Amino acid sequence: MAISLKSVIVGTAGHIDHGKSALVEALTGTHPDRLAEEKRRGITIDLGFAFLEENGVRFGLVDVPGHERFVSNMLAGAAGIDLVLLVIAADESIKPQTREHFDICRLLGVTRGVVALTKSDLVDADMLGLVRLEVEEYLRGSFLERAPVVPVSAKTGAGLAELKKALHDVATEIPGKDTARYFRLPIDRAFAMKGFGTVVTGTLISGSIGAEDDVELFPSGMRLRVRGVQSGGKSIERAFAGQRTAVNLSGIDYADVKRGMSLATPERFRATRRVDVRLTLLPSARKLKHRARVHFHAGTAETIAEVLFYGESALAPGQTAMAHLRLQDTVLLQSGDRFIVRQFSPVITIGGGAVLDPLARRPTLRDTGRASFLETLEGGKREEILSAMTERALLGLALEEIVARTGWFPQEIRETALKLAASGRAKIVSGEPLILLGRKAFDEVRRKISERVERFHKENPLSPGIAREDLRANLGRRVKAETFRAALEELAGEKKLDVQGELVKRAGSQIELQPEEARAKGEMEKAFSDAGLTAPSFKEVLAKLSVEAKRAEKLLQILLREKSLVRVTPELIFHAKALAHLKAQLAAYKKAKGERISVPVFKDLTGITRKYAIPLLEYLDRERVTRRAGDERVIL
Ligand SMILES: Nc1nc2c(ncn2[C@@H]2O[C@H](COP(=O)(O)OP(=O)(O)OP(=O)(O)O)[C@@H](O)[C@H]2O)c(=O)[nH]1
Ligand SMILES: [Mg+2]
Repeated sequence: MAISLKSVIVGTAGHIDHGKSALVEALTGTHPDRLAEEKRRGITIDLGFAFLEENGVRFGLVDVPGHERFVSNMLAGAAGIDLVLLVIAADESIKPQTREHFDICRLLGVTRGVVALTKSDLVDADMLGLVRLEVEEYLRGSFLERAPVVPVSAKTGAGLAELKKALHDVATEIPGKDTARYFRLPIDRAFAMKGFGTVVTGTLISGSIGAEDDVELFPSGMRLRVRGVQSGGKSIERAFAGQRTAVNLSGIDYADVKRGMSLATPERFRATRRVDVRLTLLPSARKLKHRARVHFHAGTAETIAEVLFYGESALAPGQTAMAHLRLQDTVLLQSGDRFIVRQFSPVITIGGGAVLDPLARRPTLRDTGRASFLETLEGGKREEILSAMTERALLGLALEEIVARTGWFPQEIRETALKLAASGRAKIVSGEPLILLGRKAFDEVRRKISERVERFHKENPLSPGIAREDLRANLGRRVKAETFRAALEELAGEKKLDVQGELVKRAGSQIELQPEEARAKGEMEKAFSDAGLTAPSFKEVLAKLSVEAKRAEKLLQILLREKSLVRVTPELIFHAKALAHLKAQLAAYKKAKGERISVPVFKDLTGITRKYAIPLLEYLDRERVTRRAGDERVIL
């Protein structure tokens, strides 16, 4: 079955005219040069592709141009290769682009390869031996130190069988790509195919893709539907990471898709213009100054970047440092992605590295901990990384942001968040949607809340507590609603605060009245009690009290809260006993005279005027003591 085959991407590398394309043709039967101009000039300009199946391994070959002017095309092809086929012509040995391509492979983190000494038919055995020595010397100490070096001839076919075997042997050592992660395909070509519409191709670097899948096009964020998938010229149900993949897309014109864009699982990632990286400069490069501009290549994308260092004013040749890259264009980048930088002018490869934070914030002088944070991102375990990220996010981290910055699955993030919460390093302020806040920041919010509640009690001794919304507004906009809620909950759970509906108070706090306040409260209650159903206006009552209006208003609130008084309309307040008496009267009326009562009869019964009768009846309706039926009321 096709799926049991191992998929390995092989990229050629090497100087112009050293026989890369001829070798690909000799190995696969396909000449990778496609363009008329390539055929006319006899050189490769853009990427070419071919396929080979060998003993259970399916090789996707990416043939790159050797010409120094087309290194940027080479870079688009080199991204995503598992294995490099370093091509060195036996009659020329190591040349400038042999070195540049090899440097690029190193900087991209390629770890395996095979060396082909091509055009072996053009040299004698002595010369071949000499070149071999030179090559071995050159590769000493590099990832290709122990790689097989195979003399071949595309012309005579000599060495091809050995080369295939060497490729196969190395391929078996290559760990398979993770096909279970998010789908991501950096696009290297887009074209229209008759009867199909738009087709894009690329090396599938992560996850898998099949017909009917939804994908997101980056950087635009456009959502597209996959109509079909091919690999190696054949339609397949799904393509998996490690395969050269052609995706037939509906909903977009091929002219709107360009090399450098990416397809990915929808709604997970965000394209970026600021990344934090580990940057390594080649020993052959000139020192790179803070704020220098460079050409930036990652995946199939290419743009210009300004380089900012954290601390250093320049990076010396052969050295490595944490750096911030401000990109001229938005690109989809993920943590761990490799990139290459080339000198602005003249354009030569000077270094590269790995993305550590694809959604980096603008560097600030205050942010002195950034470099050590990046070290954690680079080498830390998942728990350490999430903890460090959380600590630096003062407003809290939402699940989507963590996904976009790490490429982790929600489940992995939840598990890690639980561990952090259990060990007291972070607080899950909301489970769904997940929002995580550093414990220190959360404790600070708690402290502010407690302090504010205390202050409120001190300043408002006649108020039972502070309104939730006032308390929240008091903390400023930097506290998320979820954080506020979680902090209140925790404080209430620890019996430090009481939260009663919309009111927050210190646990167990009670209003303590001054003697004159207690007296005024009693007077107020008595005034309403004496008035019965002919309730006085609050103003009238107030005028007779011994405390000033502001405190009287508070005392009224207390009486209303205690339910000694009841507000029937904004203007009308009755004593609770008067209302209880009214209800009893109606019950007695119902027994004696039946359930129906008219407004005039109600007025007679209670001895009140229309001014009070109507609001009271409406109140009774609301209380479900009565129900309106035409002009009458039914006593329930
Ligand atoms: N005699 C001989 N000639 C070869 C061999 N391999 C390639 N050539 C010739 O060398 C020339 C360049 O070969 P290509 O395969 O186009 O070289 P390339 O490395 O792909 O060149 P670029 O893609 O432009 O970098 C062609 O004329 C080939 O016919 C070989 O093994 N023996
Ligand atoms: Mg070529």
